Amino acid sequence: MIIVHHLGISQSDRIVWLMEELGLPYELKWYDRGPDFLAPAEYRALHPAGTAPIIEDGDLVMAESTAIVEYISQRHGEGRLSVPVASPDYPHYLYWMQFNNNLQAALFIKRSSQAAADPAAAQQNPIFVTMSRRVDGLYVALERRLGEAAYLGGADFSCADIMSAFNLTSLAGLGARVVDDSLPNTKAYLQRIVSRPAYQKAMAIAGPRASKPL
Ligand SMILES: N[C@@H](CCC(=O)N[C@@H](CS)C(=O)NCC(=O)O)C(=O)O
Repeated sequence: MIIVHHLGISQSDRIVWLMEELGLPYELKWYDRGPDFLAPAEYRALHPAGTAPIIEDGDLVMAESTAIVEYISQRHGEGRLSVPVASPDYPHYLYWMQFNNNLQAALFIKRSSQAAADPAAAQQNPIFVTMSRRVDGLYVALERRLGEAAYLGGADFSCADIMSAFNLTSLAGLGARVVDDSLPNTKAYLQRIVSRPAYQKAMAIAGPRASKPL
């Protein structure tokens, strides 16, 4: 049975909602936020991302609510509450499935810039604390994944790789963590990615060092 690890006052309530909508059985494990309003250590130990929601389904431990919702709908709900690929609404569905993260990012940026006005206080600011924890945890998740599979989606290259490569290449040039020897699996993966002929062609056409065609 799916275990829903729910953090109080958090967007993991959407997974409880989904399970109720689909009428699927689940076990609810409840965690209270700490005095800093962040997830407690017990919750963060569940998955390197450390963010709510997290579910368990047998051996699988999964974070990121957009992925969790689609997984539960497709794997356990016979596609109910998803929009099929053939539907004219499919592109809208895809866009609106991602929309929530954009709104959350906008709030985090707003709160961070408010906190940055007082650098000493910022160190105690829950948004600052969680953001640095998250970034570290996300690289742990990436490194772990690339130790168990050649590509993010599995043994074969997929759209999941297309989605993440920019964050590991171009964003590093803009201040994100550089993929170096501290991330050996990710470094080897990136070599596989950048040696793909289609990647090299695409970067020549549209990469950071390309320019607008005349
Ligand atoms: N994009 C993630 C965002 C998850 C997220 O930010 N969750 C918040 C709860 S609303 C959280 O984990 N906060 C506690 C913390 O950062 O320690 C998702 O949709 O799963």
